Amino acid sequence: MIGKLLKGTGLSFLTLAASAPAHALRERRAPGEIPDIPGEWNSLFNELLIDITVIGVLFAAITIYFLIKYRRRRPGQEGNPPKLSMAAAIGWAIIPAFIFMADDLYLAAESWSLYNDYRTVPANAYEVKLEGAMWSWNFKYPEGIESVNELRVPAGTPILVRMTSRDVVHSFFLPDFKVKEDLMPGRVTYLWFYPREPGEYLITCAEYCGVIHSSMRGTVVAMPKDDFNKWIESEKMALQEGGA
Ligand SMILES: [Cu+2]
Repeated sequence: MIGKLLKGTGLSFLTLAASAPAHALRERRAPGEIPDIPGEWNSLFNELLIDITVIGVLFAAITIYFLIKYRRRRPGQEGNPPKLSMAAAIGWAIIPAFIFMADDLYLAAESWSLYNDYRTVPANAYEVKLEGAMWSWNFKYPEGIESVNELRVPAGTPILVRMTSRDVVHSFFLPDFKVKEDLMPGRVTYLWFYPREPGEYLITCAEYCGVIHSSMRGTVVAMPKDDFNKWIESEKMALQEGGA
């Protein structure tokens, strides 16, 4: 019964010990330092994995031990369980449950702090507007430049994407940065990500939005800052020439 009571909750002292270094690292983040969102997701995932593994192995071992120790040895055998006092019975149920709950709450607190980082846009983020449509990603830069399915950004700068949808619900998903947010007609939502290094990263739609949903893809092109600035300048020139 105690086992049953406890199985629903989560645990582990081992995890507390194992995750302490990662946790300490996170706390040591300097003010203004940009949180490592993918790294935080990874460590939270690993902590959960360790927890459920430890709990699973622990309870399986206890169950197997009891199954063997208290097995029926002859037909018609009746058990002779020790009588527990009311206080002992309640204690055996409540105290372990609280121990396991402490770990649950610890993980919940970690999830909460990660979610806060996830939703708090770092200062001085470069803001790009995005309109999702069946079936394209339409970006608009503060300089007036527009692009489709390709988002060029300066590496080493946090990027804020403010978005809405022209038609149905889409979901802007950047798997490499572990961020995802819905785009809805009539509403403005946002997400931010941090392309630390120059490179190309996948954009994909994570909400079924019609027959060509599966090819609603794009690319984030993180460029060295100087290259990005040059690109912006040349696009601006082209824009002015086109408009004149
Ligand atoms: Cu879509």
